[in-house]
Amino acid sequence: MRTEQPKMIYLKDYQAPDYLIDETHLTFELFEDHSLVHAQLVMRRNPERAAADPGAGLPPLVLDGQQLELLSLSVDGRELTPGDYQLDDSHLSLQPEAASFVIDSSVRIHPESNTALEGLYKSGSMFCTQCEAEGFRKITYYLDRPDVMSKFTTTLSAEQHRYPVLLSNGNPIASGPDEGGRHWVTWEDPFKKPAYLFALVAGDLWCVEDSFTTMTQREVALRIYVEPENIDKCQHAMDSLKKSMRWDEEVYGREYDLDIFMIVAVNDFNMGAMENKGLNIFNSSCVLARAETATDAAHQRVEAVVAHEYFHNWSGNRVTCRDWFQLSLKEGFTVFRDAEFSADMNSRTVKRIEDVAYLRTHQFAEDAGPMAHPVRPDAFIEISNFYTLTVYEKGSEVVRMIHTLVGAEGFRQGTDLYFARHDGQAVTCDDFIKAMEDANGIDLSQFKRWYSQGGTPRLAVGEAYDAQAKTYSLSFRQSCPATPGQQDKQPFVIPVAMGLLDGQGREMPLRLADEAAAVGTSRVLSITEAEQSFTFVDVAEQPLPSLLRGFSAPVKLSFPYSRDQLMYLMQHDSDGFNRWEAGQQLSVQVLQELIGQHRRGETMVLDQRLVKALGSLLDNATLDQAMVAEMLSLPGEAYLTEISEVADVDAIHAAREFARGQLAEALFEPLWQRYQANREVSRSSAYVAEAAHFARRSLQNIALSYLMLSTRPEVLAACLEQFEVCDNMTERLAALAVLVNSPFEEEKAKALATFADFFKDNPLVMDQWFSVQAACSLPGGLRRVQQLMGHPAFTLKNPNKVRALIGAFSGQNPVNFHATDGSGYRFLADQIITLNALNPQIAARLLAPLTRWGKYDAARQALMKGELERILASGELSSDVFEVVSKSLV
Ligand code: B3K
Ligand code: ZN
Repeated sequence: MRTEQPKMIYLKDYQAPDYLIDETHLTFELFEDHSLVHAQLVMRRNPERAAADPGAGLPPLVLDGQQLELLSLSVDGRELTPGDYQLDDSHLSLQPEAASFVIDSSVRIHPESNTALEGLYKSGSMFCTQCEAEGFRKITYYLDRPDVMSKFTTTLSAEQHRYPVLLSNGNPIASGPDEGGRHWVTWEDPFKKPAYLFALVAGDLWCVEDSFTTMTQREVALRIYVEPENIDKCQHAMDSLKKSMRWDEEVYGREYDLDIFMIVAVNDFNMGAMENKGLNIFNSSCVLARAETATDAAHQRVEAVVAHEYFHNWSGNRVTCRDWFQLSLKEGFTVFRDAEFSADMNSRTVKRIEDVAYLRTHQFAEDAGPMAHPVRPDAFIEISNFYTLTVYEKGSEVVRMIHTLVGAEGFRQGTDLYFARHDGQAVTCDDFIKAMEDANGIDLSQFKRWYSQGGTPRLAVGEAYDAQAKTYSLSFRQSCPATPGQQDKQPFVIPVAMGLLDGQGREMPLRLADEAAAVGTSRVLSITEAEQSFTFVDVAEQPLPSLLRGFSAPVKLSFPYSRDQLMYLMQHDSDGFNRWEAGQQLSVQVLQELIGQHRRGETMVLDQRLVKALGSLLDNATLDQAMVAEMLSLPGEAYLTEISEVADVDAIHAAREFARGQLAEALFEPLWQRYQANREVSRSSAYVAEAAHFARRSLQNIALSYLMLSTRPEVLAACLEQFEVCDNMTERLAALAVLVNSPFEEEKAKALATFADFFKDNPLVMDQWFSVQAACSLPGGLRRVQQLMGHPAFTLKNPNKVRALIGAFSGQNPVNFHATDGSGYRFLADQIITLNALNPQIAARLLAPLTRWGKYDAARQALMKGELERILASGELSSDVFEVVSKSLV
């Protein structure tokens, strides 16, 4: 908890550390009611700082430390007494007498009562750690900043019977028995690392073991540690790990560097996973997957997160961040790497569609709200609040744009140079850009505005065709709305991948006015000015432009397409992403028309062109089924909210449901045929976690969700049959979700009960069970959620449960959450106030829906702000919650 006014920390104040820590020797004695941490730090004056101020004496040494009970402290073997040092809530300061010295400290900590899940804590019966960003200071006194890199040895001592497995970073070098039924193990990590990559685990764990032969023929032992009951759910993660290791060698030339790589699954974890050197700790939801208990989406998430954390070994660990403002240096880059990996392993276009839909719904909303910040923020109160969609997802888009601008080969040369130049260093986003510039002989100084300016740029495009001169011009006008602390924005570099279609749906050759010959049929225009046009010559007929192919820049592009033109693009665009995008834009236009009708109290009438467009997709058996499923998914309510000036929650819901109902009726036959055909394949073959099978099931399940809107008995029977007779969670959960949202009360209640009874001992499956109910848009949502909070499987202490129930209700159930009486807001605020004391990081994350008050009508705005005020006044707030609430109320 905060005891003083939280302080803003600024990038401009960065200074290199006064002292360095060459070696860190840790000993942990783990007990049930406390733990002891002994740290020996081999330290010296930072020569860089000494050289900068040669006349000055030795500055004081200020170590970070929070919630530590200091038991003893010595310097170079001399025991210090309280007069020799100063202690406050978060620091220990002393005056060194020599430029090199060794500090020994012992502290007592309480992992057994650590509910914040940061530092050393217990998840169930096991001990584990989460140190990024600033958790190590809750373990021992230290220079807890990423530019202090040290070699670690770690000795763990614990009761043998309860904790037979004792793990830390690097390689095990010694072990033995201790008195009183205890034992110890010493680990040594040969690589220098910042404290945020430190980890330890102690528990009664089983492991699945495999090995990997690296490109230089070294054998690496691979181990996934889980609680015994989960040992049968590790194979998919292991396969994903081996694929990731191979891919990083092939695509980036990066080889793994230790003899052992370990993953440990824990149930209580604030985020998805953590890339600690050689010892990744994972939320069990991102490791455990098998057909019966994990959906296709969960399988794909496991594959992506395993890859993401593994890739950090180079992009994050070998080359790390100088300070936390540079977080996107490792996160944006690593998200880009994992997205490309997933694209290579599965369907590239589908992966891109999913990522862009997510970015536009959630990151664009963040960028338009009170917490908006640049990819490289320049100030923060609590760094935990900056593990955001902007730093991760938009950061990845920024790296993708560099890839687009320099091409795959140039990009690889840039990363080779970056890794060679900075191996073992803590660096900045500028260093990454510099490597790209030097490897490619280009100037990215204007491009760097993507790191320093927040907000989502708008790009308005106009066209002009001159039939006589056979020229076609595209004019671009870019602008970017103000964001907190940033009024005026300079123009960005916006790469626009594009093509032109002729009347036969063919790609036209692209020759710009100053070029001697056409350069292909798809190319990238680089927009660098506020207003800019490009003129193509030899354009035989009026073309239809296909713009921002593959979503080549994270902007809001507008072009005045007619609905007929969008249908044309849906059919003919050679870019799969843009075919989907055309369908989305068509749906948005149609839905916005319905929203308007609903708001005016008119009868809603669906534009039949949407029916025709989606119907022709269903009729075409040659199309990728995953693409058809994506195209059938109408833009979500959250996205429709994001693109509204003022969102009318009820009209959006009513319009979208009306459109779904009309589509279900008009397309009943083709949907039913597709459903039955796909279901038949699912029924008669065993589950396979591969792209073609994901595709088949996704079309099957979206078809089912439409069909059930008909409430026909044969569909209900099919749904129940799918629910009962299937070998996998993808089909079972989809059927359950459809039932939960249906009017069949009896069947619904029975299915929910059967499911809960069968899976009551599997917490991850129960999370799904909570989520489908929390997201159900039928009336009475809050009451259902409140009842579920009392279910024996629910606890506020487990972040997955909080996300599954409270997060799903406030984020995926707009009509219920935004009830006009404010009951949804009040409920959320109550939970945040409780969680503020238990787990500040989770509390702060849950605030997101309330921070978006600017999108709603005056009455809702007042209610939402009222709840934010109530949280602010509720007592002592964590810095996490304080920062989000106070910024949201400005
Ligand atoms: N680097 C971790 C994030 C930890 C955040 C802690 N507040 C996970 C990841 O991005 O790989
Ligand atoms: Zn990461």
